[in-house]
Amino acid sequence: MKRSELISRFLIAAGVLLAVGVPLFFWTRTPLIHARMAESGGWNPSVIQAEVGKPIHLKITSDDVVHGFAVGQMDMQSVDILPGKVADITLNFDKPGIYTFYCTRWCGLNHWRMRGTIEVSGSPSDVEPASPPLYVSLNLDLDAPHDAPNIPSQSPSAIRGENIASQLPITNYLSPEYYRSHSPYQVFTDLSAAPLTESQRWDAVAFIWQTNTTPESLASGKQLYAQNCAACHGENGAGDGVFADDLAQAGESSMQTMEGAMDMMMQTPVGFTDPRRMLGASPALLQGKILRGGMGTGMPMWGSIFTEEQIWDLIAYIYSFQFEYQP
Ligand code: HEC
Ligand SMILES: [Cu+2]
Repeated sequence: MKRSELISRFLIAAGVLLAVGVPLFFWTRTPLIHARMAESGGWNPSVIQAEVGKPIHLKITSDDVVHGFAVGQMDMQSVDILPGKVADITLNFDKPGIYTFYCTRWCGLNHWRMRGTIEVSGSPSDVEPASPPLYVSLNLDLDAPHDAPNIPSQSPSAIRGENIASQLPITNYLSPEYYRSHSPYQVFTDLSAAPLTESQRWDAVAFIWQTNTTPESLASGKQLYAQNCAACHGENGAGDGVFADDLAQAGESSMQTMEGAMDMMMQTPVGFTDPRRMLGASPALLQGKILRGGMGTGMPMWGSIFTEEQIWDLIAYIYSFQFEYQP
């Protein structure tokens, strides 16, 4: 072999080493993030630093079962984190702030506690402060009982309600501001001046609720509900048939924890199908409960996970357990 050929081979080899080695070097400098069920410590590390405009590369692995990774209030697909595998995720932030990342797989009883934060620094640091949520400006007490004293004898129907509404000066009632700040029961009471039977009034309420949502919003709410709420509140809002899909996904290993979760839910029945409870709650009240969570129960807080729009979608969907929107 000629000397020049040797040199060129050497140069090629060095080039390959540089091309592979340099990124590898930088790549491995981001610490590997470990995911474990909340009981065993959750995310580690659970606080990550990032800067506006600088893509951050995360490598994440699971030490136990299948988890998922997503960042709240960000338009991203959740990424599965498999035991013994390393997932590569690149994130880019255009606004500073504290973001919440969370597990998206039903990995166990405390799945929703698997959360961490990404602290993103940089300009613009003067991001306009978010206006307070509606329940704050309306001064609502989230923990006060809110049962409706009167409930309809059959499911209120928006189809019937539309005919009724067309004969009424109902436009005042159709604005989003009115809808968000009133419970269905309050609207039912407000309509008592109209020459209508009680069930006609409830139908008009269903129509008012329907005009404040769209098929897209309901579809988005339905999807978010299935992923995040159904395991506790039940696929149909009543607590029945929960966990079935998640069990299949989560696999044998977490079966036991899932059954534990089931018991817990039996002790704290949560029914969106209960008309007393739901017809007595305004969208603003439900928004407050969803944002804040807690209530001394297992209800997680969702404020840092969903966008405001997603929360309104969820609320619109939750009411659909009360109203008939389709023939
Ligand atoms: C870990 C189980 C769990 C999950 C997951 C969960 N919730 Fe809850 N939720 C509860 C419990 C428990 C309550 C309290 C029920 C009660 O007060 O009887 C509750 C209460 C609520 C209430 C208040 C109802 C009322 O009239 O007072 C709303 C609204 C609600 N949840 C919405 C949601 C939404 C939306 C999601 C999904 C994004 C969700 N929840 C996920 C357990 C859960
Ligand atoms: Cu998990």
